[in-house]
Amino acid sequence: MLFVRPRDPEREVWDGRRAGVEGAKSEYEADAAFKIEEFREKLGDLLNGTKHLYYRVGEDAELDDMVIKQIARMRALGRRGVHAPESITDPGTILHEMRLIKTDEEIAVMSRAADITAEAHREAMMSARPGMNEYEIEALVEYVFRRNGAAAPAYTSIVGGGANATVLHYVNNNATLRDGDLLLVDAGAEYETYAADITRTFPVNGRFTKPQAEVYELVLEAQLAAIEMVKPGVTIDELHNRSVEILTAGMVRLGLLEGQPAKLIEEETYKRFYMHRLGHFLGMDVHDVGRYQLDGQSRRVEAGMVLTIEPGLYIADGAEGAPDKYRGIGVRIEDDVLVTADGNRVLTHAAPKQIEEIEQLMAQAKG
Ligand SMILES: [Mn+2]
Repeated sequence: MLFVRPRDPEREVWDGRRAGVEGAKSEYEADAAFKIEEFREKLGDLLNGTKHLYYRVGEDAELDDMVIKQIARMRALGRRGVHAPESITDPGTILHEMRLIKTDEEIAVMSRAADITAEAHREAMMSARPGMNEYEIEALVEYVFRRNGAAAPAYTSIVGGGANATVLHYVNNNATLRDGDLLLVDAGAEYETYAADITRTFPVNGRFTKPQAEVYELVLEAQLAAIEMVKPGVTIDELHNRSVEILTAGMVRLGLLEGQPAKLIEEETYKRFYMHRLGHFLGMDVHDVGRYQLDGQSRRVEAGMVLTIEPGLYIADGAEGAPDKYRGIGVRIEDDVLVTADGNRVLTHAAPKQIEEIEQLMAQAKG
């Protein structure tokens, strides 16, 4: 049963066509439809005798007020045989779990969002040159999204050259790209209401320096190892912990940290350079709904879930104790991974991430 805005030829001149009450039935397959203005009046009858009300409190104060007052009125009429709902349940408890497991149709749409986003990242690699501004890359990436029919970026694009890549939520995107720096691009398209979320880090001039390559290869090693583990039954924490193990051991090898990896993990010293979680659920929202813990335990992933795998290392310009050659380097590599019955599928595979692939693509683009 839908309550909708009625047809209104005068308003429709300004705002566009409405399906109206009739359209709610013929186009949207509602069993019954009414004007939204009738909602308050019909609410009492609809709630009378209903045991459980599924309603999300706290989204709309006016509607909350209407519902609560209606229930209070009904309680007062108890002796006349009017029965108010016994419970109010957040429909999110059901809907969010449904959103977490994707249908084949949803997977097809998310694959398209991923393909569009991968194309944008490839074009960013092919176009980047020293002297360009971060916002030029941002504009290009978002142009590729729209060119392919995506509605918009799924979140504010992060385009950070050099040390800007070490600022996790950098969104100024207005610095000049410098020869010899890396560029981190974290951007994803929203297509048919579904999000993609890719991060790639590549050299502005097309060639990784040795220190850049050392940090990059370490992050890539952690990312590939975590992706390899993605299959039904593995927990979110097991994936994250694997990335911590690999990155911490690598940081000791590179001289970014000193000491026993096990101890550095226990004392969380690794968080100086790897301070975020490995990833998140992805779907209609970029940080999608769904619980990461069940009964206090890290959740096991299931077929049909889509999650991002996005380890990173961020060595700020002023990072004390870090070898000079690594300062100002920020690297994150992020892909969108669908859990399948026997493993996983990387939806964003079309965005290059091996050093040789990236350098080759960028060299070709320069001609
Ligand atoms: Mn992400």
